[in-house]
Amino acid sequence: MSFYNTKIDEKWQKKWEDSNLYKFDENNLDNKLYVLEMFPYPSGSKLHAGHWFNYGPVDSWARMKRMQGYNVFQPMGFDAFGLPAENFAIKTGIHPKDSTEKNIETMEQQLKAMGTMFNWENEVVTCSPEYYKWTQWIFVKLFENGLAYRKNAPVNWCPSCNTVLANEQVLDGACERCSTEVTKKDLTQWFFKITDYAEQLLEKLDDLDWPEKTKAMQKHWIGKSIGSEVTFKVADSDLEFNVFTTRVDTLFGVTYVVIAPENEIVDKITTDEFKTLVDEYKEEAKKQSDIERQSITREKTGVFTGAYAINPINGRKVPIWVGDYVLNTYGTGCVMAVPAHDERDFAFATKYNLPIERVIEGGDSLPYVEYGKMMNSDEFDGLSGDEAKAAVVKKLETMTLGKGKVNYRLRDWLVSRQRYWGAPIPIIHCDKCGTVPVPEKDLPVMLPYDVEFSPDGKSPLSKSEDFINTTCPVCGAPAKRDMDTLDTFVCSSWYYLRYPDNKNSDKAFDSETINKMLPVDMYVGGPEHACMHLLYARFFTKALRDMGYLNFDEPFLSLRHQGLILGPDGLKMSKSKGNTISPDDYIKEFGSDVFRMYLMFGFDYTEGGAWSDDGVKSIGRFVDRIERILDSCREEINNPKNNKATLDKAEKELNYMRHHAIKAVSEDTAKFQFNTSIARLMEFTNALSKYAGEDIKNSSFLKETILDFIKLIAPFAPHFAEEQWELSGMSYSVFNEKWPTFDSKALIKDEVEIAIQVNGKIKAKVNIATGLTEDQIKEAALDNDDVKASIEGKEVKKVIVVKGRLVNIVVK
Ligand code: ANZ
Ligand code: ZN
Repeated sequence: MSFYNTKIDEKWQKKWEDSNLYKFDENNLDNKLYVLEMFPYPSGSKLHAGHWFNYGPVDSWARMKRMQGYNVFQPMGFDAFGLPAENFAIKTGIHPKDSTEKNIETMEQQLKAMGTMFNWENEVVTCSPEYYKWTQWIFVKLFENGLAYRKNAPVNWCPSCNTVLANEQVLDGACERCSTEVTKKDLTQWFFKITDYAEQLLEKLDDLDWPEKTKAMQKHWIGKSIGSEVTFKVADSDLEFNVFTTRVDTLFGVTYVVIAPENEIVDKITTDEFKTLVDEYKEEAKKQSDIERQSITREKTGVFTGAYAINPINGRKVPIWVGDYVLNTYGTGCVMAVPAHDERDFAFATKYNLPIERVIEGGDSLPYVEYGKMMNSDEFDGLSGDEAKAAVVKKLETMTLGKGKVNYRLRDWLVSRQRYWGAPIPIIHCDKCGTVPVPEKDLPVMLPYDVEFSPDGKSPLSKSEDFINTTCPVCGAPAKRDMDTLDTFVCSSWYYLRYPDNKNSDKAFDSETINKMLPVDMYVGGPEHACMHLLYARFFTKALRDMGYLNFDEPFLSLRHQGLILGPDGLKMSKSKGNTISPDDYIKEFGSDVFRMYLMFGFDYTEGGAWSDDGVKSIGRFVDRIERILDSCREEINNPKNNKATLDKAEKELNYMRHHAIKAVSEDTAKFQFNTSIARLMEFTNALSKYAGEDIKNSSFLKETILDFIKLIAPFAPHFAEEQWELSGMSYSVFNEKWPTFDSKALIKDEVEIAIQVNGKIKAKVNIATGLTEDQIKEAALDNDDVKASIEGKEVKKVIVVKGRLVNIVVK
């Protein structure tokens, strides 16, 4: 008898590696299946249960696909630049390069111990010069195509991480990594013009097989808003400004306008009398975050500028205020206020005693924010909704004082970081030639090793004279390199394009190869990347497509998110709470297949849940039980003695369970419903156990059934299944076998069990033939001895038959 343990894991991992079993067949792309899992940060805390939950079940899914005939490509690598590695280095005092390399080595070992099909020859490590050379090359291409630019802007600054953050890295006003409150700083930074793709990023979302919630989050983040831009002239001046409004049908109801305090027109229009007040207000506003300013519950504040604007539709003069509920980064930074029909404007007008004038019919009280017929609006009275808006815009267009306008909430992506551990920005600043990209032949711009990297707010690379000083590639004069590094999200925006062609030293990738290998067929990772990585990667794909390097629109056709594995206490695992689960200890004790199957059986894949040691143990017992059953049949399997052509009753039952399992496991696993798949395998095991306990009359049937069982469990317990396959005298490897298909005839039962109730209480359970008519079923039910006893002397009022399930006899 063999006992499943880590020795078996090692034995098969070695064999798989030696025989190169999972090698991807590059010459057979018709049935390729590109399975991608989000690659880990080598952060020093090693592989945790969350990694396992991402990679283990997906590998099982891919294994089934392989057995179903797909040529599976499942690469793995490391997202090795960035703050996690750098912060780890700062904490330990070990150089990020050294610690990262060491962590990668450890994690590779751990990943291998999972027994996955990863194509290690395609590994990608983003901090290696062979990789970041091409990250830099993509930067240069974006720059050459006007999609990378530099500008001075108020940016998010994390005082604790000492770096700027992208909008996507600010959560509720705090740094996504360390939760410190984010402040604003005016800095010259590099941006990628993702906003050029706002419409396309939105458009194609609907076609993707992604979780609806993720699509909705991206949609919201992109935030398309269809409205109009209207020009207001400043009274007694030749200045003018535009407002963005989604309710141009309320234009006659404008009683004042509000401008964001940091808008550049504010200083130009403010009259001397109000200058001090406005300046004070501007100072105050600087201290507020955008989140606070947008809060609906916060009291609206503002000050009058002393200036007036002219409403283009009716020539009315209205006061101009500044107020911080208007954001300078959205629309035009100026708002036409319609207090009768907008909540915020209503609150503001009430507070400052500004006029409130109704121009839309409907409702009994103000503000009335719905659509309705226009009123008090001259020739437009009676129009409503889209028709009303179109009419007003048409009139404004004839005066060239307004037009239709679409706005997006999406902002350009800020990619420069004042940190050390990242790809240097491949740009040279020359006094004469300006901003010059590093020519391709000079790439990569190597990240120097000897640099003081502890963060003090200044770019660490600026302190390295050797690095910073260079010559201009255009004019040869002394020049300086850009001193910032790229956000890690830049590295991870294209790694899936590198995997299939990871050794290419002439190009980032060969377009012909990549166009055949992509899009990725199945992408799996955490839902927290909805508005960052998943959006950035889509942008990169579209930009590279437009430059002619790719011929597809979307990188990831199907996407799934795994849930979160919580500590045994139901809380998020964290070292400080002492509730973390270390996979390595469990693997040592139970073997990796038990660990993997526990994760797949114990949780709904997309939900996750709390860890349970009892759950692991029960999967351990399940595996033991399978072994005992298969061992008890070993003789019969290897030297079949009894054979006959037909199946008797017990065999038919077992055969039913076998085909039922084949059908259910195939369907459920395809849908990432791993827990129910394993539940079906448990039922199949019960049926096997029952049968193996009886006199075996049909050895060849038993053998076939057991081989199907091993194939079915192979994706979930790959090492264990290989071992059992070998013990069954079969040739290597079970993963070269065809996935079993079910026989629908075996799923038609000759008999079904039905419950017989009397007045709703179950009195008996009987097996009846499946083909019976309703009358025959009634007859059989009334003929049952237990039923007879309980209805004796009573009058049968009604017999209700629910076919295949129950009969209810109503008596009085
Ligand atoms: C007048 C108006 C009347 C508005 C009305 C609404 C209702 P979304 O849908 O988010 O695009 N707005 C425009 N720019 C703004 C800014 N920079 N900061 C704060 N608010 C701004 O919202 C567009 C609406 O938000 C615009 O339509 C404008 O108010 C306001 F009965 O214009 B509305
Ligand atoms: Zn120059």
